[in-house]
Amino acid sequence: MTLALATAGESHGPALVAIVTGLPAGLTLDREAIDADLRRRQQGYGRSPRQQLEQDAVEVLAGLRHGRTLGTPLALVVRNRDHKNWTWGMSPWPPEGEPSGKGTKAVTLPRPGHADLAGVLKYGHTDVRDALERASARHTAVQVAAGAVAKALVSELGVSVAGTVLEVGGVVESWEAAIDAARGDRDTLGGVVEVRVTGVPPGLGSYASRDDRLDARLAAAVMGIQAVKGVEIGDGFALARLRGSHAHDEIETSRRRRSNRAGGIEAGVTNGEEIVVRAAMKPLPTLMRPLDSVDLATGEAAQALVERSDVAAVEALAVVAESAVAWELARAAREKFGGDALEDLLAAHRAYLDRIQWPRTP
Ligand code: EPS
Repeated sequence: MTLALATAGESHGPALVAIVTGLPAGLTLDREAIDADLRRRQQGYGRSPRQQLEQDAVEVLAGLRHGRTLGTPLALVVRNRDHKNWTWGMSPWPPEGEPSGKGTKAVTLPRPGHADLAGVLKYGHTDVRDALERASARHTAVQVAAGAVAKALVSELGVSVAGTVLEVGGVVESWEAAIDAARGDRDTLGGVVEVRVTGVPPGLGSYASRDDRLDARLAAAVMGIQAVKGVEIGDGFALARLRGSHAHDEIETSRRRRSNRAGGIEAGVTNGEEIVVRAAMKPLPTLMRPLDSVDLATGEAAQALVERSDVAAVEALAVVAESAVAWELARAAREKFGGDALEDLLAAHRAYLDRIQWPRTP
């Protein structure tokens, strides 16, 4: 039994959609909790004016009845309100009538750092928009909706997942001024986020093969988010500079650890301590003062595409990374505890905790 997620949707198309399979029946979902995560993702200083247009909210088309999962595929939709300005430009079918609104002219100026150039080369597009629309981080809205479902599932097991911003543009607190300065310079900023997970017992994930290692899955899930260029678990890169005697987490008789340099995962398996995942986000590649590029229509040197975008989206990344981590924990929990009905899963979880005596009773 595993969880799987398929998504579709372009940034300025009609909607973003997700299909989640492998949920147990009987899980209660709270529409307000999902929408609250969608709103958190939209907030944060330095976002594009696009966020005033969008008011993301989840619609459920299948898999749920009266707020409880049916154990069948769950279909989620988040509509793009901005689509009303792109109905000709992003029409799924050949558009009717005269071109109007946005997206009517082909984009031929790829932005360094975006999917633009590789996308048109790889897929044989002539309009960069055919690549950038799907590559856009707009897609993270529906990932967050799916992540909110995963959070609901793992919270039944006493697991909570929280993402926070550690720094933006190298500034550790009060980064609004740095974002204002970057906006004034028509530039962008990246940053670092951290996700912490509590309530996970030892034994999620496996060392048996690379694909089963929970740290590998978490790293892939977080690296898969737009603009992420680095992921570390626990003390990550800092461990490379320590001696072994200072790099590991000694074991108490309670089987808890005296420290948590491993970030809650050893050999791809949870060890019962808090899981700590950090991600580094590069500065966003859509610049109001564009970098050098090539005009794909003429082959001449040109400046890259300039269009409305965020100055920084690190606060959004904290929410998206939280949802990606929650998703991978839910997947690992489904694999370990199984069950068609939620109560089967909860019973398997309880039986496991009893067997390993976790938490240890004195
Ligand atoms: C993005 C570019 C901007 C962001 C977008 C991600 O889109 P637009 O050009 O429509 O302003 O706003 O993020 C979102 C729309 C969102 O909801 O997060 C990009 O190029 O990745």
